[in-house]
Amino acid sequence: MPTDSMSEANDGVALMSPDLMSGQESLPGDLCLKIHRLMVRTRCLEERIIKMSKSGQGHFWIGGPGEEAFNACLGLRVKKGQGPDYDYLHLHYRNSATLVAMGMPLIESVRQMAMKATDTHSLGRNFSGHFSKSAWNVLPVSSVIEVQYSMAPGTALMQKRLSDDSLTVVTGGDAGTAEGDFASCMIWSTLPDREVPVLMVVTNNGYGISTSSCSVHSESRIIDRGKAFGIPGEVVDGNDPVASWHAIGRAMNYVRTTRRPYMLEALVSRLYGHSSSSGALRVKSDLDCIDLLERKLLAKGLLDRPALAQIREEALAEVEEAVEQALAEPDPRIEDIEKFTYAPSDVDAVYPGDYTGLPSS
Ligand SMILES: Cc1ncc(C[n+]2csc(CCOP(=O)(O)OP(=O)(O)O)c2C)c(N)n1
Repeated sequence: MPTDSMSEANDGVALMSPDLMSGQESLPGDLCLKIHRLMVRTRCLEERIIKMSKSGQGHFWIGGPGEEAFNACLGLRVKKGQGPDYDYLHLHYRNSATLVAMGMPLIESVRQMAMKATDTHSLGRNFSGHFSKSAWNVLPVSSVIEVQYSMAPGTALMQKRLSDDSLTVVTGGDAGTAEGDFASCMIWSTLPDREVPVLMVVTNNGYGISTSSCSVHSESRIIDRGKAFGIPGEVVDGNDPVASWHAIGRAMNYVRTTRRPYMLEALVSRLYGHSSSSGALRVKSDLDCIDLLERKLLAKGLLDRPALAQIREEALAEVEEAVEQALAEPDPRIEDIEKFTYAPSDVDAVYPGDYTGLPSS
């Protein structure tokens, strides 16, 4: 039988919060409420920046509505910090809930969408969802799909040398696993006696832009490809935060302790299509992880309908304030256009300082 968790109410009175169940697994009610709020805040953020793409306040949108349950759990379970003692993240463009769960203020995403000079992830130069945060070991997201999988073993090799339990997380979609980079990741992370601590995550939404995965994948589970390399794996319902929380925990525990790779395939939804280029219209036929969780929270009495409405209202107000502030901030300056392509380096003779452009002949 599940046990109920003790929690501290605002006035300091201990309350019993019932656990949420999924099959045989359970999660404390308080944690589910925390995950739910992160999911709602992320969804409100994404829906608002979709509007920005349509109203001219931004341009191209791509993001993660439909992946909030899995990605919020991922963000909460990451060992967050800077340098080899902490986890490194080679993410893709649908990981907004991961960053929000790690503590990213929503305005950071809005600034990127609005292409403002204040955008700390790309100085107003990259698409939405293309995060980069050195303070949390979040490496720059690439629009060129899958390249992160061939970089991840290198990051993990460094971690194996310098740390006993930190790991590298790499994420990508199902279609991208057809690229050679995915195979490179499996090969380079399982060199005999030189295995490295990589958690290979595939968020499988069943599509690569407009191509359905069943028309291009003959295998039924992407993780089965890992078998040939001795990479164990698990498929998880990425719409279910309880299942996702535990699957991520098992996967991370394996990688942290064995210093070997593991593969996690999360089955997720794609609630606004591929991107603004495909219209970013709401797809009604896909399951919505927030609806599913809210039904469970209501049934358990963890929240009632007015409380749900209030959480959403607070999230909407937070995003609206962020949009108002970000739009008032400065645009990138024309005189900076050739700066900041490379990280400043004291030792790089070809690209010294913050040099940008090609070396003059
Ligand atoms: C190397 C490369 N090839 C093609 C593209 C165009 N492209 C952008 S997203 C995408 C589909 C990716 O699908 P999937 O890997 O399933 O991820 P999802 O977008 O569904 O999360 C493609 C083909 C690209 N950006 N980079």
